[in-house]
Amino acid sequence: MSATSSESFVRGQRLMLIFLVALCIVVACVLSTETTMPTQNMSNKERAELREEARAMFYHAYNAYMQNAYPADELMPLSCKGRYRGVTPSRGDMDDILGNFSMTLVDTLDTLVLLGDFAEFEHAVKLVIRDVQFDSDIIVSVFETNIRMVGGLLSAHILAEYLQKHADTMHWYKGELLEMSRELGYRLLPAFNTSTGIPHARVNLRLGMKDPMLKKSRETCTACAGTILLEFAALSRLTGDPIFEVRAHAAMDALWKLRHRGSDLMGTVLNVHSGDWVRRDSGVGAGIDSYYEYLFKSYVLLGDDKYLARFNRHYNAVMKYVSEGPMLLDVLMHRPHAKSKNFMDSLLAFWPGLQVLSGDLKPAVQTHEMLYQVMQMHTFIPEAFTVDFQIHWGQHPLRPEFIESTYFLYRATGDHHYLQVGKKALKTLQQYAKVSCGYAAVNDVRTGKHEDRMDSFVLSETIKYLYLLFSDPQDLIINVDEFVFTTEAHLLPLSIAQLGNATFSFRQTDEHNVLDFMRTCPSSNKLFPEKVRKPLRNFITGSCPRTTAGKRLSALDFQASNADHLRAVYDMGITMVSVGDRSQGKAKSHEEGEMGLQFMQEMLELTKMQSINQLAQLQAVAYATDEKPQDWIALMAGPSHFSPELTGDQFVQGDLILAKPLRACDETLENAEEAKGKVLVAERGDCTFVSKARLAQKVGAAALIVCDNVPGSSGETQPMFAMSGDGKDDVLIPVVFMYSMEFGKLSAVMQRRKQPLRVRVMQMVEFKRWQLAKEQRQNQTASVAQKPDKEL
Ligand code: DMJ
Repeated sequence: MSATSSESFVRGQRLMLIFLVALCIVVACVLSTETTMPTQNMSNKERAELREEARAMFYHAYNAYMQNAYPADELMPLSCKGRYRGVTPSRGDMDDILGNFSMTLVDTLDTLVLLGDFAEFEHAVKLVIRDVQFDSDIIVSVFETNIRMVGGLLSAHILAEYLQKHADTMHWYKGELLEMSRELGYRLLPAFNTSTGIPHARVNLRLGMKDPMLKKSRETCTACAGTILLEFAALSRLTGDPIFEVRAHAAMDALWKLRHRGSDLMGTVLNVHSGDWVRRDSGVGAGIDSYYEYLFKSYVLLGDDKYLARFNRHYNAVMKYVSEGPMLLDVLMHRPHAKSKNFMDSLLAFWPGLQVLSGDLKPAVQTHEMLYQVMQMHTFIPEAFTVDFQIHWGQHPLRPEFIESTYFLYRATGDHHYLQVGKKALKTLQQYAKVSCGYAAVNDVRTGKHEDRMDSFVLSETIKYLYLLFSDPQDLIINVDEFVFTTEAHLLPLSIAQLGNATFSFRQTDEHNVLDFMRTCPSSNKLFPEKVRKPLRNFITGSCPRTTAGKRLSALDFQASNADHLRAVYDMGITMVSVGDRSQGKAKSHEEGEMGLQFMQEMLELTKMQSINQLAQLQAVAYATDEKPQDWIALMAGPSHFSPELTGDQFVQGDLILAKPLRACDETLENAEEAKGKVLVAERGDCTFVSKARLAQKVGAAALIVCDNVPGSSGETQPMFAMSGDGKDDVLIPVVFMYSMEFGKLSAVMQRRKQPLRVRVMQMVEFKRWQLAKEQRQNQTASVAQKPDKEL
């Protein structure tokens, strides 16, 4: 066995091993514990029937497309005709998916092989070779064109050659699909000519980046730039032209450098030229999802350890900051303890599937269970849902992610629960999405109203994963364990790594912190899914109605002024004691009593956490007086949610200047020129904190202090808070808040002086540390000075 083939063999084994280990562990757990199995087992007969139903679903959609839409990119299932770019009324940016290149057919080719329909596959390949061309003056999304078109052509090419070898068919095929994918790859390459190497989001298929419409192109999403490598590496390995793989590696390297060095998290939108983050929200769903997926799968496909190390670093960060029980909530990459959204999006449903592949089963089971409850609550998983599982955005375009995760969980655990979940998903599609001409997206899950849209991923992913879920390995023509599924569920064989162009492996030691999360003891792998799911069974409001008719009130949400909250707290057995009322709280029921205890515990935890967090976040405005220029004094200040936080030894220094007018709510300041480079002071009131900050930034101030407008207020007597913004991240100067008493001291010193007062804005903890070190130094000098000469 050659070095490369043995490497690939090892990787193939590695992937299979993940499944086998998971399966063995599950079997061991079943044998060693007395777990009850509430899930009804599915008979082989029923499973086979569901597999055939999935097949019928495929043909219902495929035939509707072929007969009414082909060669269009997509089927419009309500009008029963094709959607053509530039002909069908535009849907704006969404149409960047379409390139008038028969996308649905290309995206669907490999599913035909999985279904064993070689005749239709051969026919479809001939159509693609005959009809599809790319020389169009059309701007397309680089990401979508890569995952759907390049990926679709490549996997179809690989399977065509596979059938030639193993099914003695398609002998006329001479690699035409590979040539097409190479041509398309070249047409995408101009997008990679950026100073960072991170590709532009869009490119003109004919004109490259020379299209005047692309002149201002700057922003792209992390997933858009980070979901290229699998297809481009395959393209290079198969054609022998290294350019694609080189460009894709460079983009991945550039992205990696942009991670936040403190949190190891990534944002979702960035500038391809400067590498600056435009949106610093960090989660695992929209805008970032498949970047994480491609880090892990690049390791599996190409065997380059650096991708596993990078994945692990991000994974640990996600599990530390984003994951909250079964939920995954966006935080700010630079301030990871701050949640940035109060909703989750449906794209994150792929995450449990990725967790299964990486071997972290327990959280995968938990998140999947939460999503299943969301699905049962709203029929489909809505595009976005709030943290209390209400609908934030009710659309559902028949996405595959949840079914994809269901499939991987079933493969890893063999638990029939996942077959039942898949059955439910399948029947729901049949009941609520099937129309006479294919399957229609749901415009709003509350009304069930349809939309004239059937995305290509319905055939290439949603139905494919359903079919796979209900198939046994022996039902399939290929051994799927020898393939990696791309993010669009296209199949790339692990053997691809044998084909030259070995990846460039420049190891960075800091990337090699290995599978920490897999080493936890007891290993999270050793948990039978039902045990993990059980405590979550009533996780979501309404799935199991309670007397309190809702989710337990958490200490974090509690407001003493809210009558409903007070009632809920009373029902839990907690009495809010006021003078003259000493009656003891008694829980309504045992269950609510337990909830009460939990609530109180959370309150305690919260108080603890708040003091730790507050101390770390507390900012300081430091200054020295004329009388004692060496003795710096620090006054406490609060941070903001919308400006960079000063941590460690970071500080901003400048002369203090009062804004004119003091409220700083106008278009500009009367003393704008003077304020440049200074630490500006503006008074609270009349407009938002963030608009004052934007004005300060506009006039070139180095930092902004917002002083309170309530006389007598002080950080000594009331809790410090962080000023909130409007969700945008455009304020780049530090902004802090000072209560009136603290600011009064500063203002008094300022007025006493003839010269401007120089202040330093910094982290309070750092100021204290600096002060302590200074004192220690002084003490040391003093004790050295006192020592007798002979001891020196
Ligand atoms: C697919 O095109 C791919 O799975 C992509 O990575 C994200 N979303 C869609 C389906 O939802």
